[in-house]
Amino acid sequence: MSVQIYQGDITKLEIDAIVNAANTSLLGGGGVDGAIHRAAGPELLEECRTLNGCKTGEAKITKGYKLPAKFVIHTVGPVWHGGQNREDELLANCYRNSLELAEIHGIHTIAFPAISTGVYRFPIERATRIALLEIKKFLSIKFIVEKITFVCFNDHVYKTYLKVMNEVF
Ligand code: AR6
Repeated sequence: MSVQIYQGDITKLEIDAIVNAANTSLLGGGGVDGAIHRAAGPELLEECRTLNGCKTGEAKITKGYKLPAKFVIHTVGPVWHGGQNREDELLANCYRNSLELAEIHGIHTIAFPAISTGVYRFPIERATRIALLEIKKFLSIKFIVEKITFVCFNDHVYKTYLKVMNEVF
C-alpha cells in the first residue's frame, strides 16, 4: 500500500475512484464538486438524484461517466463551526467510510481532495492531520486498496500535506 501527495486537478486522474467533497443533497455545487460534475457530464447528476442524498460523514458511490476515473465516491464533510460540533470526528468518518466503500467495490487506487477545507472552511492543517491519521489506521486493516493519492489543488494545501505527512508517517 502506498500513500502519495499530488498537486493538480482530481478530475484528470486515470484511477479507479476519485472522492468528491459533496453536500448532503448530492446534487452538485461549487469547488471540487462542481468540477467533478462538469467533467463527468449530466449522467452523473442523474445517478445522484436516485441516491436520496448523503449524511455528513457518510459516503455513496456512483459511476464516473465521462471522467477518466471509473467511480466517484461522494462524501459530505462537516461545515467548520469552530470545532465544538463534532467536526473532527465527522471529517474522520468521511475518510473511513469512503475507504470502506472502496474496499467493498474492489477499488485498488483512490484519490481524495482536501475535504471540507474550501467552502466549508475547515482549517487546513487540522484537516490534513485528521485525513492522514485516518489513512494510517486503515493501512493495517484493509487489503484491497493499494494506492491512496491526496490531491492538493494549490501550493498551500500541497505544502501542508508534505509537512503533516512527515509528522504522521
Ligand atoms: N481538484 C482537486 N481539488 C480541488 C479541485 C479540483 N478540481 N477544486 C477544488 N479543490 P471545496 P468543501 C479543492 O470547497 O470545503 C461545494 O459547493 C479546494 O482547493 O470543493 O468540502 C459542495 O457542493 C479545497 O482544498 O469543498 C459543498 O456544498 C478542497 O478541494 C461544499 O462545496 C475542498 O474545497 C463542500 O465544501
